[in-house]
Amino acid sequence: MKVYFCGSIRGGRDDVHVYRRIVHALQSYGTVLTEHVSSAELSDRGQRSHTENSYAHMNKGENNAASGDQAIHNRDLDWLRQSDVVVAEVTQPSLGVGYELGRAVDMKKKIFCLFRPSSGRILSAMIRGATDVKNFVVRDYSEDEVEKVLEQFFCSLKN
Ligand code: 6K6
Repeated sequence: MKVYFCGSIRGGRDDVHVYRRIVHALQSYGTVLTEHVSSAELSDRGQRSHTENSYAHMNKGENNAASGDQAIHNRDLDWLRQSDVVVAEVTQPSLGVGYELGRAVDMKKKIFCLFRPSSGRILSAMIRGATDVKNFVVRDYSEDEVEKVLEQFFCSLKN
């Protein structure tokens, strides 16, 4: 099982500790293609805080930010196409996550969105309202329920 995990990067990194917990739990169900999204070293500038950048291969031979971003976009869409399931943490609003979800709907992927009402935010109607799309599930949860809600979702895939 290949899992594509979506979480905010340039939209803000406030929830990175939750992404870590989700990715850790997801790894018991399959390969997480986008583990880097949960890395505490990846800042909201979309860059590693270390001098050493483990994404350097994406930018090889390219000398401006736009071509680096194009490499990220193309690589991520490639992973999205390969994935069996898309899991998104949607509490922190992110243009990139919204875009990935739209593309995933178009690819007819199974999609599971996780939202924490305790944040005080109201989830976009374009995500909350997409639940009538086949295979698009939005689940409200609290941080301590991560493992339980993922178990319920992956069990439901077997039925
Ligand atoms: C690579 C090279 C330099 O900096 C990076 C890191 N940036 C990203 N790497 C991989 N995926 C990314 C990067 N930036 C955004 N994404 C994808 O969009 C992820 O899969 C996230 O789910 C989503 C986040 O979008 P924003 O708009 O919050 O950044």
